[in-house]
Amino acid sequence: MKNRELFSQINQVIASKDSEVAELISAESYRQRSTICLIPSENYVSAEVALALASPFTNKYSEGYPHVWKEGNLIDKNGRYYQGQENANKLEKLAIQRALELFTDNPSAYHANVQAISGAPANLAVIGAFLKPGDTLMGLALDYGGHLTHGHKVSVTSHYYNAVHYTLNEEGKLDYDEIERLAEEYKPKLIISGATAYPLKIDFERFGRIAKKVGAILLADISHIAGLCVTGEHPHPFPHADVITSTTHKILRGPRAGVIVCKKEYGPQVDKALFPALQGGPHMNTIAAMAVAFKEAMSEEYKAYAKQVVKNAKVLSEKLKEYKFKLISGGTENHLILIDVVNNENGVTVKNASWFAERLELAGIVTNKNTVPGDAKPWNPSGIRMGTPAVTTLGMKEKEMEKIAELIWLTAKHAEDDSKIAEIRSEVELLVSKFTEDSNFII
Ligand code: DSN
Repeated sequence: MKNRELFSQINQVIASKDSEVAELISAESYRQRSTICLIPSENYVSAEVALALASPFTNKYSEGYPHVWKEGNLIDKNGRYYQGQENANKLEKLAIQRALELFTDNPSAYHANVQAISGAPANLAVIGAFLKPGDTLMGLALDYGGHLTHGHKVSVTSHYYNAVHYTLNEEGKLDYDEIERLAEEYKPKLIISGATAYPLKIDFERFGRIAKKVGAILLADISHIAGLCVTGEHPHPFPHADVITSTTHKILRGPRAGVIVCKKEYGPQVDKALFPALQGGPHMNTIAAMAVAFKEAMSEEYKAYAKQVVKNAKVLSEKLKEYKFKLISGGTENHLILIDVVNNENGVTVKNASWFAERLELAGIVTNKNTVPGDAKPWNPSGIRMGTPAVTTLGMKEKEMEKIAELIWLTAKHAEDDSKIAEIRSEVELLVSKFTEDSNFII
């Protein structure tokens, strides 16, 4: 039985008791199967990940950890506040061990925390582990590709801490000399290297040297590129970074959650900052699904997938350049492409990125609007962000990337023409159905 059929049967069970929710699940499955997902932070999970999420571990409260810390040493002793932990403890230890094997080449020198319910709390926990309120942190500005939790003005990471920002240079690249100058000027206690919309490689070694020079902790938020770092498609943050955070649902194809991996000496303070300082009981079903996803990400199949993600992004970006779209940073070296659609160079007038994202969606191509360097308003930006993790999971390759670039170009050219958009939509549905029909992933 195909995994989609399995899930359709599971939905029948829901439908027998709750038709309203079942109908929405079925409609969402159809939406995903009939559109091309280019949102670089989205992906499709395996049946194993999805079923682990639906397992009886969802019923269990497990506040605390399956270990305790004593004088900086991790002791294999039940550190929970509730009874009934024999399986939960084994599960969380397994997830921790797999995280260490996946993210480091020396598991005994590091510690992993798998309890963050997503990337934002993972970052908040790390910041809380090292900084007192009012201390200074430094990260990439949101309008230059940084994340809200890297100290943006609407985030608690700037309300509780003094946030300073670095940006990109005129070529749309990280300017490491300028980052070093800012670090020396502001002396942050924590430097965040990482982004949500940066298409180029990050020099973690240089970041490490800068952090060392000013006595800062270096946090590498690799939520977007984790799958590339662990397969060698992008330089790895360790040993230069002190801590890594990552979501597990983006390129890693796991459940919606966050993982923290730090040098072992920081384990006690990171664990404490996550629980009890920030969160309550961990989501044990999510931890089960994370363990599954970590194992999948250590496979040869996943290695080949990560390579193809990068190849696909390269072809898509080169083709978009041929259609004279303006690509921020000049192209891509990872899974992500950022286009300034308002100031493009192909003669097409795009009113704003929100409008263009809506027209693309009507054509069946799902992206997200995004700030580009210099954009003042995140809710009315000039950019469209796209990426290849999801389409690569479906099995699409270079040929399909060329086709998708053409469909994006046609959508831009005929954006005002509803009948042309409907024609493009039919092409999209035909293309994507060839890949979703037999997919082993849950869609
Ligand atoms: N989820 C992040 C992304 O889409 O990159 C933003 O929080």
